Amino acid sequence: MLVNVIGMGYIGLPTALMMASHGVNVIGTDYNKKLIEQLQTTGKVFEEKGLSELFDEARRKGIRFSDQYQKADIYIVSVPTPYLKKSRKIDPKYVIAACKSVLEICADGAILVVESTISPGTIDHCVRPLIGERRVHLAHAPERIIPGNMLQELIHNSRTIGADDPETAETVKDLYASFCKGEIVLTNIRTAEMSKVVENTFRDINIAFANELTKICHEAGMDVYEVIRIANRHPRVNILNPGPGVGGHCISVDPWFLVGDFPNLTPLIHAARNVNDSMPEYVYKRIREIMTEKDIEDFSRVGLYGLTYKEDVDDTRESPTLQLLDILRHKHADKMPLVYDPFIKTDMVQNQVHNLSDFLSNTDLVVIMVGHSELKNQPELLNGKAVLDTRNVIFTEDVYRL
Ligand code: SAJ
Repeated sequence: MLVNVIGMGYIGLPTALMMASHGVNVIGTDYNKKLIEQLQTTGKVFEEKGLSELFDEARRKGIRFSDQYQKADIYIVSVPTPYLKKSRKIDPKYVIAACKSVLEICADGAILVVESTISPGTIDHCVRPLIGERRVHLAHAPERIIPGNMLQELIHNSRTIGADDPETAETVKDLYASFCKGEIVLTNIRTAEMSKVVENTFRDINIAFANELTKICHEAGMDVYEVIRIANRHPRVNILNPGPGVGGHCISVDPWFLVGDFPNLTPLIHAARNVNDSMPEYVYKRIREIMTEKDIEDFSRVGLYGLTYKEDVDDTRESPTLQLLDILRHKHADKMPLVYDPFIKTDMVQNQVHNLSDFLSNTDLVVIMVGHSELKNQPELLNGKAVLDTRNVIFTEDVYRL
């Protein structure tokens, strides 16, 4: 049996490597030739704990990479699913293009698994019509892994597989069971689509609650972290952490699929999105307050620590820091802050420095936008500086918080 994983990104690559290292015959395909060359040579495409060891193991077990689709028994489509900014609906163009290419090459009887996150109904509306009368079996196996702990979660998380018929469901289940030790739950395709989007929406709403609380507590002169810590002692309360905004390509995107498709039924989901999207502006206001208190004249003496969307990953998609920089560019284009992130080695934004000590020695106010371990483990480096810690990772007394 040959499995062709389509899309060698954050999800497709670890999935292909995991299958290969557990003895499955896998070819990873991506239309990006440069990426395929990189995979065929160095293998290093993004930072993730344990990924390079897994890569070596998969290579030993014979994984191959190609920019061409293969004639295979099972296809796993793991391509990005952006959303259309205006209508808030999913843009399924990459999923459709990948499925079309699979259908051009696959034999009858093949199984086409969509792993990309899609809005409920996408398979019925966009993929099923492509198949028409052909005997190609469909399944949806949405991923659940969290960047920063992907490989552990790939093995131990429970997963969902939606399929049209029990035989397809069982075949796909057996494939994932080659490496997945979690429970594998079988259902229909639409329920699998919906449950995935619901999981990320649940988290978005709960982060929004924490973010709203932080604004309330700041206004009321209270410590939101203490309030949350105490409230969380209740056996049925589990409030998440406030932060400078919600980034990444999942939680800040998927709830919009529901808002886009059900605009009149989603006031709560929509409000949560707006609360989370308001956080970079709120951080901006907090920085201004601190600058006034500390007599810091302009933003050129302010440093933003962290460009990624969360700690210890190298992914900057929808990152709160990028959103804050947009706000600053509109308001103070001539006096931009210094920016530093240990995970971003290329020049991505204005005034970016690549060395922590240069960054610290040129700033009077450090705004911790991401709680990377580098700084979290060396809080003494911040001694004598004004610090706005939006992630609650530095525990000295005079640190400002959200
Ligand atoms: N964040 C907070 N406060 C929190 C938790 C997170 O502000 O208490 C922020 C993070 O800093 C980040 C954003 O939210 O900017 C999202 O980060 P995350 O760690 O919550 O999630 P992702 O986007 O890395 O991964 C999520 C996960 N979904 C859920 O936990 C329900 C993961 O399991 C999914 O596989 C992934 O989305 C995906 O690909 O859909």
